[in-house]
Amino acid sequence: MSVSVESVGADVAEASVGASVARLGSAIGARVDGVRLGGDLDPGTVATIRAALLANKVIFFRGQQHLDDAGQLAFGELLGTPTLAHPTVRGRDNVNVLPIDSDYGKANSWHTDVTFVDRVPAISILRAVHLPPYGGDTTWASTVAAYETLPPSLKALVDNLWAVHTNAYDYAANIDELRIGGVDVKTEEYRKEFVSDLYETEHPVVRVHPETGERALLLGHFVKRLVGLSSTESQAVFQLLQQRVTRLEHTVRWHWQDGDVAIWDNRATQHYAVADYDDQPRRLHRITLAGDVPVSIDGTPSVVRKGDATHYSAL
Ligand SMILES: O=C(O)CCC(=O)C(=O)O
Ligand SMILES: [Fe+2]
Repeated sequence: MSVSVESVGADVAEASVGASVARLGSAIGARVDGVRLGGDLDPGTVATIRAALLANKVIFFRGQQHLDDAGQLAFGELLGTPTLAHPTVRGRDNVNVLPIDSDYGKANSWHTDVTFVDRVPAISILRAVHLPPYGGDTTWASTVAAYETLPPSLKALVDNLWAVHTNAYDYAANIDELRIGGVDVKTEEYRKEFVSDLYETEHPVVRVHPETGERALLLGHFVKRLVGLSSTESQAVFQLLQQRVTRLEHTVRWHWQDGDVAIWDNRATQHYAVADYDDQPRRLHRITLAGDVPVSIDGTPSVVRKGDATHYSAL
């Protein structure tokens, strides 16, 4: 498909009827105003939203209190094909909607969603349901900016590098989900469910975005090791590249308000949920839209090593 990314390049671009796109930074982030999200949006507005997403990697909408799960899903269907809630974690209320609930753990670790399968989701749509009175922001980083700002020597290093991603990654080392006094029972049950089926996929560290053609680093906390490197070397190179992803200039941080919706391009970003709200409840509902199998610069697709995710997401 071809969508003009340049058309939303201005600081504030008037788009189709009523919609306006205000950039929040040079690398990533924009707020879209004047849109009431739902399954009844006109094609022009949907095209504006898609172009704003591709150009800015994550976009935010305020004032969407009218949305419920059904409306969020109906809107999502205008942008793509919803996946199941998760490959292993069963949807609790609805098969397509994943509750992101602080009771079950906190995603305070940099990641791209569901990279342990071959068909990495293209887009995630997250809606605030219940917010704590303070804290609980989410931060996104552009993995395109990360690649683009690498010096030529490091581009040469990553252009042919591959990584093994798995859902059985080292939780304790990655996520600060321990409750005071030990692991919360619900969190532990959720973790067991998360790894109930084992997935492992080899992805190129540099993937070519199927819609924009941009090159992006594909890493995050599901990475187990880099192919052909020892675990010590894998750690060192992984840290070096993750630091480039999470440079503050490559990020945008969103302070949630009731009625907010965030949509991110999961092929061009990582994200991190800041766990600074103590034991207060926090809940958001997520829908993900099906994505392609990533391809490397030379066109080689990702390879499944373990697990079969065909039930989770259409191709
Ligand atoms: O809690 C958040 O803000 C984001 C959680 C997360 O990683 C996700 O929704 O994919
Ligand atoms: Fe996530």
